Parts: sequence; structure tokens; C-alpha cells
Amino acid sequence: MANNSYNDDSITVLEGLEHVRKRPGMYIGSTDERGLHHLVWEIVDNAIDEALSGYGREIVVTINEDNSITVEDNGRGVPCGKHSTGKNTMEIIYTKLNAGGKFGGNGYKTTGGLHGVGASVVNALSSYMVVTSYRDGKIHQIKFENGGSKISDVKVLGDTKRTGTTVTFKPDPQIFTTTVYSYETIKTRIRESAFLIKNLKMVLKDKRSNKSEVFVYENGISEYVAFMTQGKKPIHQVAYFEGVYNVPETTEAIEVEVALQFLESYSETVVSFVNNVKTTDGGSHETGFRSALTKAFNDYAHKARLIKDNVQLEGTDIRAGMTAVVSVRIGEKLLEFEGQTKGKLGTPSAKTAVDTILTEKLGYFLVENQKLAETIVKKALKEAESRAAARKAREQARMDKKDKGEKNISAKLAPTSEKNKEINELYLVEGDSAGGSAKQGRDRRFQAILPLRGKVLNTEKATAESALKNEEIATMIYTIGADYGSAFDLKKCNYKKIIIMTDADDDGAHIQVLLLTFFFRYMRPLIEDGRVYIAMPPLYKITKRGKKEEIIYAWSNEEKDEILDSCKCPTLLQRYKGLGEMNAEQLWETTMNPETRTLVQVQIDDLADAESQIEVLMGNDSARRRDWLENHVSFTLEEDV
Ligand code: 28F
Repeated sequence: MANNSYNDDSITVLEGLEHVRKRPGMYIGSTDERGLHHLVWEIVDNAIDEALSGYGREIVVTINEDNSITVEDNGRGVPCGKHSTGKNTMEIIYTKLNAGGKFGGNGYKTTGGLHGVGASVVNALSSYMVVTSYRDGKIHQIKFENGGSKISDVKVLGDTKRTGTTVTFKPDPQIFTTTVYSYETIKTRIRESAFLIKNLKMVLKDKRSNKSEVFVYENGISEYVAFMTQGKKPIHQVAYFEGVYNVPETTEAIEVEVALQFLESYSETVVSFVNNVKTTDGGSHETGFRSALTKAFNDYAHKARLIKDNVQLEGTDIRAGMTAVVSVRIGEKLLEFEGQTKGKLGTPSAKTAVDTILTEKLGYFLVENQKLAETIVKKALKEAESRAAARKAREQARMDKKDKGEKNISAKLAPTSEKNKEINELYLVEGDSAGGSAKQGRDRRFQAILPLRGKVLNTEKATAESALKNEEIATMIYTIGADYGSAFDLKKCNYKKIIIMTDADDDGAHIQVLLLTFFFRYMRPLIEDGRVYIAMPPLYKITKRGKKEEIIYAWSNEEKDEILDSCKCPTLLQRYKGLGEMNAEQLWETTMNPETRTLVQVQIDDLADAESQIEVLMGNDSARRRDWLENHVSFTLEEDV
């Protein structure tokens, strides 16, 4: 029987990396912009692991002019002695798939300084890579090109007093659909790492724009929460809890850190991590967090006689208006995840670890901060009442409308003829005229149309009660059918896609942002499950007056110019000012037909960033909005086309 377990002999060096080039998606998920940035995370995480092992506290990430990346740390320096295979260890680390670690680039970084398995994957997907190790008083360097072929053996370039590792790599354009790095994407991720690891200094430099920023936080995740709630109205200073939980019957320990802050508002935001890697789908540590919060607040409320013994505060009402970061560190042996994405922590003892530590420490905190504890309990009771009131109001409104024979609030809705939640789509259309064309042009089997009259309410500025009284908002909640806020239930959602279709002008963009704010605040799982889209109507209609008339559409100025340049015959150019200028047939063909349309899927790349951006752009603090716009938007007076 063939020995199908990998070992040093069965993998020849290049063949291993060849496999990575053949199936990059298996190692870095995709070869689009996300996969491109994955290369950076792999190398940066190795530098972080070295810092977590206690060596070096500063990491510098540089985006070079040619979109290559340089990462530097001041750790011990990658080993560069002789390896048992006779090759230099440095060469092995960057050319072997480290079958010993988790297979593939997505292995787990643990705090044990087990340097991730991704460095050789990055090499395989780069047109060149240079690794320099400052160690034992010497500068050792090795170079690779074309996906990991060694250019030369390790060279000693000279003497040095410092120690550390520097890796420069350039993603291979033959592999990646884009090789242009995003400063904001890299900034968000290294800032997150700095928040998670106290006093780790992360520096980001962009040689393309000469921009650079330093991130170092001596109060770690407490500063992360403060960053997420900036501009909002907190009712107390960020509270921080930490502890170590010894897992019974093992020699393993789980480190737990929690930072939380209650605000005057009502949205709940919890971001969680395991070994400094974000768990976007939560998991056992978040379960422990929620259970500890509910227990600690109910214990306090009963002891302080704020609620009768037979009354129990709901976890969702306690957490309304709370922002929290939960970060746990678990050794390799206990680490397990639910599902393939590894975005959801499975380790059962992580629930007990967070639950035990937080119940105890939060319990003390509430006794030591009675005024605050009382405020939060009262807020939770009010939230429970307003939720019940809003539900009663909606039920009553529905009964009233039905009783009085009035069309119920979803009368404006042109429903689908078939009830299939797995394929049905809901178009939210700006304006009645476009709504009319959409109703006519659509495929009524699976496409529903809900025309929106004018501007949707800005739910970032409105209170929950007033938002629910707004007809457009109430209609959307009723039509989508999955409730809202903490009661939102994705399984009840009537549509697979919610598509925002507005004019391609400023008003249309404003309505898009108002709707996205609403979905982010009241139906966030809809976005997280990738169900919210933006329709892309064409900007131009080009009529080619040749032997027979031909109509072509263009979605950008570049595309329009290309079409005009390629046309020999006379053409008529029309710039669409709004959806209403298209008839039903054209609207279907260009923007609604799944075969021919273009949709943009809305994704939340970084929850913390989204939180603070929406607050700045949509919230009540116009001074902060103006600052943000002045720093992030260049205003050019464009001639009207
Ligand atoms: C720019 C990215 O990759 N830094 C790294 C080290 C240090 C050691 C190491 C790395 C042992 C055999 C796994 C040094 N001295 N920055 C980095 N710094 N890897 S990667 O060892 C490799 C491990 O393979 C190191 C003593 N022990 C470990």
C-alpha cells in the first residue's frame, strides 16, 4: 500500500510549491484582492508569532512603489544553519510546505510561537522573494524568483549588531487578478493586531503615497472598544476583564480577555478573536461571553432588588447598546472549529473559560459600580418594553389596515408569483416611475418590486421607535419578513437577494447609503450572509446607425469611449440621468436579467471599521463628518457630461 502520508523524502521541494501554484485557492482562499492580501497576513503573522514568543516588539510593513511588500521584525532572525537534509534551514522554511503544520496556508497561528506554515506558500505565489536574517552578528540573505525557484544559496552580506527578519515579496501577476495593494485594507488588519497585542508596535508605510502610520496600544483591546465607540455616547469608561482558565484533566490553559462598553444607543456589536485571528462567525467563546453577561446582570438585579425574583432580564435586552471585544488564546491541542471556514470557534472549554472568568469578574465590577449597574439594568428593562411596544404597534397597525379594508402597508409591493425563499429577489427601487418600469420588465416568478418614495429615513439619527413608525422602514421590515434588530431571524427572510436599484446620481447614491445604514443597524445578518446587492444600471446607451440599428450599453466612461472608438458607423450617445429614462424592456435587459445584469454584493470587511465609518458619515456629529470628508474625499468640480 503506497505510503500516502507526506514526509521529507516524498515531497521534492519544487513539486510542493508547484502544487500551490496549480491550486492557489486551496491555500489562500482565492486569487482576487482578498487572496492578494492573504499573502501579507501570512508573513506579518510570522513576525507577530516571533513577537509573541517574546522576541521583538516592532513590526514594519512597507508597500513599495512596485506593489511589492516588505515586512521587518526585530526578533531572533530566521534560523539559517544547516538542516538535516543538508540544505540551509532558511531555504527549507521558504520552499517546503511545512507538512508538519496544518496543511496549507491557513494553519493556525498559536501564541506558542509556532511560526505559521504560510511563508513557503507566499514564496510559491510571488514573482520574487528576498529573505534576510540578521542573526549571530551576520546578515544572511537568500533570493527566490518565479514561484520559489532559488536564485542563489544563502549569502552572508556582512556584519550586523541587530537581530530580526526581513521578507520582501512581489505577488505574481500570473496568479492574481489584481496585484495592487490597498493601504486601508492592510491598515485595518495591522491596527487590529496592534489592538489585540498590548504594546506591539506596528508601522505601516506606503512608498506609493509617502503615507505612514504607527499603531501601538498599551491598553490593548480596551482601546479597541474605545475606537469602535468613538463619536458615540458611552455611559461609562471601557470595562476590562482578563483571566487564565486551567482546563480540567489537561495541562492546557486558556487566556481570556474581554473589554466592553455600554452606549446610549441600541445596537449591539461583539467582535471576537482566537489567537489574534478574528472569528467572524463567533463560536464557543462568544457563547460563554453572552451567558456570563446575562448571569452577572440578573444576579446583580435580583440582589439589588431592581427586578422581582420571578423576572429574568433577556440577554438581548442587556446587550442592546453594548460594544465588546472578546479575545481568547488557546493551544494547538484544544483548538477546534465548526465548519470549514474556521470562522467559528468550536473548542467547548473556551465557553466555560470565558463564562467562568467573566461571571466572576463582571459580578465584582457591578457590585463596585452600582450606579452604572442600575443604569444598564433599567436600560435593559426599557429596551424590553419598547421591543414589546413596537411589536404590538406593528401588529395593531396590520390589524387596523386589514380591518379598515385599506391595502396593507405592503400594497406598494409587486410580489413574486412563486414563494421560493431560495431564489426570490426583492428590488428596492427609487421612485414610482422606475418602479413602474421595473414591475413591467421583471420576471414576476421570482422578482418582487418595492418602489421607495423619495429619501429613506436616516436610521442612524433616528430612535428605534421613530424608525419603526416610518412607512418605508416598516414596509421593508414587513416585506422582508424576518423582523429586525436582536429579533432578526435570517431563516424567516423571504428573499435570497435584496437588490437596491437607484439612479446613478448623487440622490441615488444617498438612498443607497441610507438603505445600507438601515440594513447595517437593523438587519446586519442580511449583509453578513451576502444577501444585499446594489444594481448597476448602465450609464450610457449607444445607438449604432449602421445598415441595421444596433443598441449597445456602457457602464463606465472607459467602456463608452472604447465602444465609440471601435464604431466605424455614425452613433448616437445618450447619458442616462436616471432609471426612468429606460423602458421596461431595456431595464430588464441591462439591470434585472440575471443572465446579463451586473450586481455589486455588499460585504462587511471589517466590522469595527464599518461601525465607526457609519457613525461618522451618518451620525449626529457633523463636525466629525466634515473632518472625515476633508481628510478622505478630494472634491473636483466635474463638468456635467
Ligand atoms: C518578516 C516576517 O518571519 N519572523 C520570523 C522567526 C524566528 C525563528 C523561526 C521565524 C523553527 C524551524 C519553524 C529563531 N530562533 N518575520 C518572520 N522569526 N522562524 S519567522 O524559527 C522557525 C521555526 O521552523 C526562530 C529560534 N527559534 C525560532
